[in-house]
Amino acid sequence: MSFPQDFTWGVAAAAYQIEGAAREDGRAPSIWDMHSHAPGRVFEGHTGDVACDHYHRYKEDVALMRNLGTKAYRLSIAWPRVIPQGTGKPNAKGLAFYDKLFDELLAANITPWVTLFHWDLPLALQRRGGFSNRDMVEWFGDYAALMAERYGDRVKNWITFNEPPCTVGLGLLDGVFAPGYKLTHAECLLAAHHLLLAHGRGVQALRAGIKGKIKVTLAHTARERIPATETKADIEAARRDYFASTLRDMWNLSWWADPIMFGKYPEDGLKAFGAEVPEIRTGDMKLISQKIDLLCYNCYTGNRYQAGANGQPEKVPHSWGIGNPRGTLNWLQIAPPALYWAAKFQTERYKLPIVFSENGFCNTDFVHLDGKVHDPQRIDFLARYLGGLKRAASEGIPLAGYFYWSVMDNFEWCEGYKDRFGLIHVDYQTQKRTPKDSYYWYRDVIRTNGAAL
Ligand code: PNW
Repeated sequence: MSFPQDFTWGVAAAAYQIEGAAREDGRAPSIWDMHSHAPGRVFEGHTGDVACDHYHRYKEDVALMRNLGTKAYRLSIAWPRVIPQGTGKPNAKGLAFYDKLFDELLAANITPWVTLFHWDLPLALQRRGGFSNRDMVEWFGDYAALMAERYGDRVKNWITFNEPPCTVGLGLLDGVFAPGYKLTHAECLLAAHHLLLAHGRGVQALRAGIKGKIKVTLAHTARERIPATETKADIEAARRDYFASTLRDMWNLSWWADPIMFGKYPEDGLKAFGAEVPEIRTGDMKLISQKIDLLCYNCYTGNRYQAGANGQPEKVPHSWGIGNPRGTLNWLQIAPPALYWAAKFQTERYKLPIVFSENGFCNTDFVHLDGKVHDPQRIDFLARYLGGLKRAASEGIPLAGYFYWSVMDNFEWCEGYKDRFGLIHVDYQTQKRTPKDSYYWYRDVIRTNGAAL
């Protein structure tokens, strides 16, 4: 058995990381404009002001995607571009940009997958408390309703939020990402609850506003747990650690996913966090657990686990073999079986097909030669990771799709433009795009529905 016939091969990006045009056509600032302009927050003071200038070059970018043969493109809408103050009056020029982009994509036979929130919260909403304010539920619901009304005729695949652990953990607890707050753990659990409620309201708004069949989900992320050996004991130890919900850094997958799938927070987390758990009002869990259509997951890295004394999960040092490429981001240590185990563990627990909405590799040690960009490390990375995905497909694990992060080099948040994830190289001085070797390699994978792997 290999990849399903209707398997979605895609590429991904997000608004603030590629669009630029930060002060054009009525776009208002987001928390990431504030954060990137604050001294010391982002590598060498880089900002998303210009980024890849995708706002003006989207036609060229879609043409490159068409040549890649990608079936789908995951993008995000910049909330501060379409509703500058977050609530109230929409911005006609901002709305028109995504009209043009969707039309261009559909004309190229590329299916848009749209994320409503990929971290660029309108600054005006942060001034009103952002995710700490329960009004977020209605702000987001109204935004989702407008997007459904405007684009629902052309967009059928929707992701409400990207990676809640980054928004709440990195943004509100650690203060590394925008808005750079250091709230208490209890305050973060409350913000997390509001985010989940907003997701539920968003799902309702999308379903109410769009005729016909749509797919709605939320893009989770976590660090994978990979069994040290494939004995039953190690597999169960890895699974147990993966779904434990007692970490205090907001990276518990089940804390985010169980409420959506099962309508309740995990027992172990409720017990461990005790009085820090926020008030859960009547109707809250029902709103959060609106039916979603598939699991959606950003998968990058992981660690190996074995069963220790009495089956307790134990982390073991990992080495995935000589010659493994190494990402230039500290947290991005290569773990090739990650896609396989993420797919297996999640589909077994939550019983829906899974789409990988991100997976990718960043490096700086590629080589320009004869007008080409040689990035054998990325090809090596892809071959190893997609091997895990292929194994999942061959075992009949329900897979809906895979999106490479990212279609092109872009603004890598706190790392600025230093770390490059793209299949397409961007020269930020001239905005010249050059497909890397990996672009052509991935093109063959797409064309053959994975048979080239
Ligand atoms: C994702 N981690 O972020 C984001 O969705 C993208 O916007 C980003 O460019 C990409 O991955 C690469 O960083 C993550 O610490 C940030 O495990 C951190 C982690 C995972 C994903």
